[in-house]
Amino acid sequence: MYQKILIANRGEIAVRIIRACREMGIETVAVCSTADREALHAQLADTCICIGPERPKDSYLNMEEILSAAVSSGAQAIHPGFGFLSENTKFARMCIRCGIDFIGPSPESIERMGNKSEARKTMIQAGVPVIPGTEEALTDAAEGKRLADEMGYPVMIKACAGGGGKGMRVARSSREFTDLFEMAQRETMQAFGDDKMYLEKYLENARHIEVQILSDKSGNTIHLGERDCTIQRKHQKLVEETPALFVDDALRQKMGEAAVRAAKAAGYYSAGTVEFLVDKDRNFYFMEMNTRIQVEHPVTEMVTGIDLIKQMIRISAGETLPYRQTDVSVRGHAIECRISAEDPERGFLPCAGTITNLYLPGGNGVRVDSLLYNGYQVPPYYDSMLAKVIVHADSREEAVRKMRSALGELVIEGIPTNLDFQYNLVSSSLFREGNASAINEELEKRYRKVC
Ligand code: MV4
Repeated sequence: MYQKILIANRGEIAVRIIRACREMGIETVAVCSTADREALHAQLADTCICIGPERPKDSYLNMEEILSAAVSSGAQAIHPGFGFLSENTKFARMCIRCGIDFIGPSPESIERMGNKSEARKTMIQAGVPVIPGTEEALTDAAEGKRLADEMGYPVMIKACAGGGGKGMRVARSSREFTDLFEMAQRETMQAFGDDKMYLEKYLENARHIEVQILSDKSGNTIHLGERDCTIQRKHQKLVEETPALFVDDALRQKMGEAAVRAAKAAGYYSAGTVEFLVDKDRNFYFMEMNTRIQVEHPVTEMVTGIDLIKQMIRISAGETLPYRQTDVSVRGHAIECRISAEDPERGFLPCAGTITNLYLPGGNGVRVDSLLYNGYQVPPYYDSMLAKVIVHADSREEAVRKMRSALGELVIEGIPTNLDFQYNLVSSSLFREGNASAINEELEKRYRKVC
């Protein structure tokens, strides 16, 4: 096992990884930007190395600085967390060349799943159902329009280099296709320096349901059930839960097996997530694979009792999975609410400032993963997520009540947050009924009013 790990991230996920390492008896090296010298992750780690100025480009995305911090501190492995360098094949390859383990899948797996239309092809070959759409990537709007006309509207325009909704547009008619295609393509070029697109049939009111998988380097692959992440605003998830309300045991098994096939087709090891869309008739379709640990991983940990971060570390060090599929069971229901420094009154505008008063909830079945402490100054340069409140109970109904109680206890003063908004959301009858599509529609409407 590793003696020392460098965490190439910040915020609550860096704190989460540091805690896992400490419990495993592994020394931790944090990295921080000049804006994060007083950040919780910088203070909790055994050592911290400042790797550059505030802007992510200059610090948390600065591969050379991070690698020299790892080499000089004697870290044997780097955990990238999520975002930043977590799905960067160049960085994963640089780690290997420096003799440092990248705690995640192989660069080849990241690459194969990173191109979303290539990933589709791989899944078709593996017998995983995909959303009906184009086989080959396209760059020409006129050709796209021809294929879309053939497919029939509405059509979803997606970016090969995208994922998570970046460079995505719904075309509802032939008339509006070309403008939307070119808009999405320009956005993709701006964001990723790539203009390849693909098309999918648009599935109305589908649910976003993803399956957690774990795979070791010896080819043992298991799934840990699903997460329903349908409640989203502008492709930012707001609330996630497991199990999904309308996934029964038979569907769970089918989706789990498909996710395992997907992982095997990608030659995958480490923790990963296979995203599916599920339509109203409970047909499921592969959307994309995320080759990293995800924000919402705690809900899976709560119901399975499996620590995903520790498993990632053990897998990376070459250990075989200590669980077979039959060892995995799901107990009760877990829900996560993301608490962000965003002002719901101003179209969820991200905010910075000092935390003047803080009280975190606790008690049976309540978990808070956060970067907060009293007096902390939230910098304006990074993701606005401050905390994740996760609850676990025997039933969904009890979990909803527990979340309402926990959010009611939580106090964050000094900056605007979406806390009241989340409290009202989990208190609503739409949420109790599991009507995520109606919630998303409400969110859209409200946002349009503000802007
Ligand atoms: C879709 C879709 C319907 N049809 N693709 C992709 C990224 C993720 N953030 C949402 N994604 C979707 N992709 C096709 N072909 C529906 C979604 C989707 C969604 C879209 C807009 C607003 C909320 C959503 C919630 C779940 C799924």
